[in-house]
Amino acid sequence: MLTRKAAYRVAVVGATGAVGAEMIEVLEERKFPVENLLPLASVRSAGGTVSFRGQEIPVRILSKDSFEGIDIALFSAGSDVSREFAPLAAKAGAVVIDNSAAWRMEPDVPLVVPEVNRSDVFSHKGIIANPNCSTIQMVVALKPLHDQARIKRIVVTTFQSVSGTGKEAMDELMEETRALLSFKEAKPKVYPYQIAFNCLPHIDEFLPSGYTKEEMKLLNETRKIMGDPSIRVTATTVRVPVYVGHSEAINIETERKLTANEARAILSTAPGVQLYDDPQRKIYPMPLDVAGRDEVYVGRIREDESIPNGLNLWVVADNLRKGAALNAVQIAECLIQ
Ligand code: NAP
Ligand code: 3JN
Repeated sequence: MLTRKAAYRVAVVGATGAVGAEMIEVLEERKFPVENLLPLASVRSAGGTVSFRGQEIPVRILSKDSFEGIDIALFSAGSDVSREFAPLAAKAGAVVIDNSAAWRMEPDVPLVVPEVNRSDVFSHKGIIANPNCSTIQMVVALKPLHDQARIKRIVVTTFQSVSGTGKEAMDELMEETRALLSFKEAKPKVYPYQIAFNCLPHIDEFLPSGYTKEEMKLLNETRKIMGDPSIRVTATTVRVPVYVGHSEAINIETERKLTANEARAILSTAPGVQLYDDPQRKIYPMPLDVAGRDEVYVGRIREDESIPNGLNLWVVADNLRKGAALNAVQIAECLIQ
């Protein structure tokens, strides 16, 4: 358990990565009470620094002893690192907020999106999991509708930006675009195929069922966060050549009928949601506009005319902020409030 203090010693594991760098920025922006920041990464980052509150802070190499005296440890260095080091951090007395898939489905580990299941934070036993970015933006938009009309089934297709894969993938999109515009060949390394000017219906590994692990995260995590194992979810996840911002085309079937206007009214006051829906004026959310913003943007709300109680929605959020760093810092804020 976290003792209340004026300021906290915070470690960021994966501080040099796409998500870790965003975490440090969000901590500073939201004036999180940080007494000391400890940026941790691999030997590849030895000698490097990160900027925090106008200071250059040396990056330390992650080791078993990194967590002595740490109050809160934000992890975003992948599942293997989290599996090995999160229990050590918790044992040393830190509360871990983990961004990887390593602990999300463990029954003893709360999986939290503060707008949806804030109170779950307080049942932690040292580790709290941050959901997958695609799940976070979907549940922020759908929980208010579920509370009013009970969602029975969700059909979702995602359009996920390359920043979801990390720094190297962002560089790959830039290098491929540059090469192709100079009539040279694209040489994919991070992705199995060229991502520039293309779409890959493949995120994370394929399972024997034909689904990917990313698609199954949307199913399992949604049920756990919404606290309703009866919700049926089916997903197709697609990587698109966008730098920042994941988009989702979502179809829901509800027990009680919701008109498009009712859904708009509910979402116009929902926490963390920005309704952006006026197609006659060409108003709908797009990743270019939503990158850098905190809210989950919802537009294109329409009644699904193929079933009695169905709705279609288009949901866009900044995957590095609400999808990862911001959600993690909001969990930390719940802990200290
Ligand atoms: P990234 O840009 O590739 O950064 C990876 C970070 O992890 C770097 O700081 C790297 O340090 C560090 N790292 C890697 N191996 C390490 C090790 N053995 N010991 C210590 N540090 C190590 O990746 P990213 O996009 O930030 O994502 C990082 C992780 O966050 C992902 O693997 C995933 O688990 C999680 N994530 C979650 C979501 C979500 O949906 N909530 C979204 C994206 C990512 P060096 O720079 O020294 O190599
Ligand atoms: O691809 C995306 O848009 C989100 C990526 C998330 C991710 C990337 C690598 C490893 C995860 C995750 O959070 O589920 C993981 C992982 O921890 O398994």
